Amino acid sequence: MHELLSGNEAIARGAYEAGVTVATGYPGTPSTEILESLVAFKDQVYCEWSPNEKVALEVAAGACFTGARCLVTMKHVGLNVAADPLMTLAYVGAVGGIVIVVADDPGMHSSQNEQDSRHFARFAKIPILEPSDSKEAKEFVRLGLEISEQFRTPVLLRTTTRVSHSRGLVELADRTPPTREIKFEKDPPRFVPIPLWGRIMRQQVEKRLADLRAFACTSAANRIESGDRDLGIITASISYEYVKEVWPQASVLKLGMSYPFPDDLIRQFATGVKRVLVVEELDDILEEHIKAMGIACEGRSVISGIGELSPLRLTEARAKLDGHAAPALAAAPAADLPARPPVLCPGCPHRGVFHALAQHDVVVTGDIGCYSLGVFKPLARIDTILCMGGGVTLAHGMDKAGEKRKVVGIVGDSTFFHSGITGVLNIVFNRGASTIIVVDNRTTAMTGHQDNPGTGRTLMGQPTNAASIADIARACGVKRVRTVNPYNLAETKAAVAEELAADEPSVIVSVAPCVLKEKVRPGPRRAVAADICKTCGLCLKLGCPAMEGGPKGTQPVVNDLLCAGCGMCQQVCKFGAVAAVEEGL
Ligand SMILES: Cc1ncc(C[n+]2csc(CCOP(=O)(O)OP(=O)(O)O)c2C)c(N)n1
Repeated sequence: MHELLSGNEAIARGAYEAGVTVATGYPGTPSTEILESLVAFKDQVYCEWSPNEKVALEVAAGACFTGARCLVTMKHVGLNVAADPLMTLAYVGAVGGIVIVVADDPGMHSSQNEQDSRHFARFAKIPILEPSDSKEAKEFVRLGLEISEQFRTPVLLRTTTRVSHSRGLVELADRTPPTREIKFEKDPPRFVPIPLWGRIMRQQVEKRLADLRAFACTSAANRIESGDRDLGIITASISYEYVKEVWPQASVLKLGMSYPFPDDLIRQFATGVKRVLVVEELDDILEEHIKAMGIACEGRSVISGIGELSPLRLTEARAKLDGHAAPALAAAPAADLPARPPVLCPGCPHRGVFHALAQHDVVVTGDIGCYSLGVFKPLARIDTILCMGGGVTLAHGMDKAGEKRKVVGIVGDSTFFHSGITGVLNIVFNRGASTIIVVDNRTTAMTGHQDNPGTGRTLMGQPTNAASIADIARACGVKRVRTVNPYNLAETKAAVAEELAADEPSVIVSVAPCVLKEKVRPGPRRAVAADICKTCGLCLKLGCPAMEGGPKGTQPVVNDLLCAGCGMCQQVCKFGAVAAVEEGL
């Protein structure tokens, strides 16, 4: 049977079919749907959202040590968080197969940076598989698990946004049930990398790499597609699909297993063609290596490493390579199209916190989540973003450096559990005075409403303990901890003002569920009475997409279809011009 699956769904299917019994991860676009699809098989596959990627990888490592086949999922920046266990797991190695899916985001569709996870394969000295489509995405999970068990190594499976989110035909197969008995076999020299044994493991890693290099040269994942000998293209991942479209006649070396570099195969391919072109998205990892092998090739000279590749960009590269002027392929977008930056949804509870902060001259160190959108005008209350958890720690750093203004850190609930807690602990430990606001919308909203340790429900749908952010803050030693309802602007403003004035650390937990998750309006829709409105523009400063209006002096109007009924506009109006609309009218 065939099914049209996205790359992420295909990976989930591959894990199910290949007998994975433990799957862990932390959400992050474009990887999130893998576990969300795999959980459909929860009777056979244990699935969990872990609090962060490091935890996810360590949980899977423990499971794999007992002989279980495991899958771990994360986005590219998540692998930075999981890098510590990864580097040493590469020494200790696998028992049951372990495949770590890392989803890169060239073009930064929904990420704070554009990093190339292939470096991690080389860095950790472990193999990496790069599917080009959904069919391979499924097959490479099984292949990765087999390689993992045969060579006792963790295996990276790297997708990119296009591979993760494009759909393709995939042939389904039955599940191969796991055959290993689940039992941890005690063997300290095998599992304990103290220097004595770690040095031996270090030697084994090099031997394994040589064995894997030989395997990569013969694996069906790496293949030569013979064509015109004038041009030979070495490529991997989604770039392969673009290459087939733009250079249908060329000879191609397609690398499904791109590290360890299959040197002999590369040499064999290069000697059979007149000119070698390397087509790779982001960094010139293959090109550098091929050049270091003494093989002349082109790549970066005609294709920039910034942003996502596309058939269009490669058509331009082709013209450059052939010495022609680049064809005018894309019509330039109309210059007068209005910019449409993303905005907080109508009714988003985060808006109340930004409104309260707008009353103060403070520095706000933001974090990653829906509340990042508070950076845009008219809210404009986020001054920095670095990485998950950075909202808390940057605040403390500014404070300790002597920043004159009060520094406020903002994190979401999922981010607090991911990597905010240690930052709060640090503020107390090191006698800081920052105010941290946790905008707790009872979900991991930005990535699509995943559960987290505070929501009281697991990925598999079981009820569980809902961790209390306020209790954790108190346990970290914060004396000033309070909870506010962000829809109540007076309450929120008073709490923010009091905590900013305090000379000691404080945590404000702003609690109200995400309106898109609950699908319940917090209150009745609102309307502006034109005869009362003074067109002062205060309501527009909330930046609510449902409040439509031009510059100061023009009459604002509530868009009925968008209004979520949070009532903040009514609270900010000084003239009583905004009122609830009776339903049914
Ligand atoms: C290390 C890392 N892992 C995952 C992500 C993807 N990601 C972006 S925001 C976010 C969580 C947002 O949830 P929360 O903090 O609760 O804020 P909300 O979006 O609900 O306002 C995640 C997981 C990331 N950017 N960095």
